[in-house]
Amino acid sequence: MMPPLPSGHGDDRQLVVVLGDQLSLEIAALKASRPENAVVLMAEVADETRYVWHHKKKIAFVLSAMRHFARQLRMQGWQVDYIELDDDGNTGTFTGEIERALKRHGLEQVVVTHPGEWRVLAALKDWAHRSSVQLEVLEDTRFVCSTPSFAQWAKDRKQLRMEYFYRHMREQTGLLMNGAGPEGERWNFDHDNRKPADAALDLPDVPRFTPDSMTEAVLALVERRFGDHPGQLRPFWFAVTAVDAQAALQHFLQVALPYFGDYQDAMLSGQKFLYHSVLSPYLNCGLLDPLAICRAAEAEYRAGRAPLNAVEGFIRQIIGWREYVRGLYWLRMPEYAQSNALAAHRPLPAFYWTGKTDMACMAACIGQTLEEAYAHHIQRLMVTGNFALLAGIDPHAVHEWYLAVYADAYEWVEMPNSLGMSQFADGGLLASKPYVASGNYINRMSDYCGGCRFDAKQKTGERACPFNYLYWDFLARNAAMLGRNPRLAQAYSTLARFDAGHRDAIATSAARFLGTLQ
Ligand code: FAD
Ligand code: DLZ
Ligand code: SF4
Repeated sequence: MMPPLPSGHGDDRQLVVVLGDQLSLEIAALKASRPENAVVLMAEVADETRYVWHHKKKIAFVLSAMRHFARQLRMQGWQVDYIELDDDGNTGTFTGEIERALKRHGLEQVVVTHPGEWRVLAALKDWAHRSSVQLEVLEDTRFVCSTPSFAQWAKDRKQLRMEYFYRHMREQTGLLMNGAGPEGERWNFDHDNRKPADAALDLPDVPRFTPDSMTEAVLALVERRFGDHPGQLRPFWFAVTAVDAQAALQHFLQVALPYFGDYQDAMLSGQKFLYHSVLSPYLNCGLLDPLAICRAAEAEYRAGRAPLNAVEGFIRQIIGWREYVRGLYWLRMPEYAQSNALAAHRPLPAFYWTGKTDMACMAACIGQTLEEAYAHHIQRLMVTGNFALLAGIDPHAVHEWYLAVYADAYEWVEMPNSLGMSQFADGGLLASKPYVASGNYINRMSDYCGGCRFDAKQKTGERACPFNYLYWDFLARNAAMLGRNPRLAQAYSTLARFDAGHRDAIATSAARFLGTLQ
């Protein structure tokens, strides 16, 4: 990693590359340059749109936000060379476009902020090495914890537990601190955040933004070029500018944050957002600043407008989980991508791309994912992720699905969540036990089961909830790997008490059901 450039380089003009998830005026490569000394390159490239089978809404969101950001940069006096997907001569790759831009502008130096994905960084470095171009990669200062600081924190630790990292981040940022200790005398109020929701709740809608002509042009492009990709393009309601993303933040702070904690783990039919912020697409592409939104949430608590359990829970997701998964990603890549500790190899069932399944919970979570390119955390972890883990789906296929279908998905955040937290493919680096649960959990935390062909109470047989027998079958199948995990001791001792007939019925139900997935 190179230190930031001093602003301006005498006569040495440089090409400042801004990637599609770096749409912030504060991004390091812009901060290290000056409009009079730089040409900014932003490029829509086929490689990025197609390296997984992206949801139409995700492609439209990123491209529209890129075009709006380019306009904002021009208004700030930057010379922006913006390459559209359909432009003549577009090579379809970042390196091809950088090469063309260097020639067009007679430049020799490239500066870029650290990309979010390992494959992009590797491609840029490899290209610079082969073409002898001077490439400077600057630390992405949007994160509280730099990659070297995370490596330092992780050094010599036997276990990399998020909770300890999170406390360190609280101390570093001063967020929700009371002198040297945590506000409210506890670091974590998660225990208070497990209420199931009910239909009588007054739930806010997510703020929806009407597409302007620039977004409409992108929607037409996506319809034309990506008609065969998954998901619904319209209605398209995402914010695509920093101003609108700020409005979405204000909406969340006022109407949802006070209840965010209580109902964080709840799921309700027909309710896609509950009290979640739906800010991750904006945060991850640069339209919102993570630390600024944490400070804004803390201000709501200090002003008495939101309770501590809600604000602490929200801040923990951002300076805790979000920073932590990024740290792990860069610490463990590229080997991390190959993880498959439980040796799971079943192909991803086709219904992940259609939502057509009799399991009402899966149909609801996948259905809303295809509609909105959004599902909240418990839907991702305890429904679609839980099912894939129990069914022994190849974690790489699971990872590619999550990367494709969510508007907030970039590998640095998606991969540790999918491979690590959700699929236990890293063998427990991220999660101390697999996040698996039977239908009982889904029944308790949602109202999905009421409308399901399967019965959450039945354990085996045709009508039994597949999560029930798959749960025990998963534990039995993976006993060699998981049987000594102290956090699963109770589950394994229950399994050991099942008589042979019940164990057989579980195995038979699981085999029959898994056979239908092919
Ligand atoms: P809220 O519930 O309102 O939470 C507030 C913010 O906290 C989010 O916007 C997000 O920035 C952050 N956050 C919460 N949980 C996590 C987490 N586990 N890791 C990182 N940040 C977190 N999040 C992504 O941003 N991109 C992904 O590609 C992604 N893939 C996931 C895949 C799986 C299998 C799982 C289990 C989780 C994944 N997450 C991902 C984490 C989480 O589900 C989303 O951040 C969250 O659902 C986004 O919705 P929200 O903005 O309404 O979040
Ligand atoms: C996700 C995405 C898509 C769909 N398209 C583009 C694009 O055409 N140009 C671009 O600069 N970025 C795009 N992105 C986001 C990139 O995939 C993201 O910036 C990198 O993965 C970060 O390493
Ligand atoms: Fe899902 Fe089982 Fe409930 Fe059906 S019964 S909704 S499959 S948990």
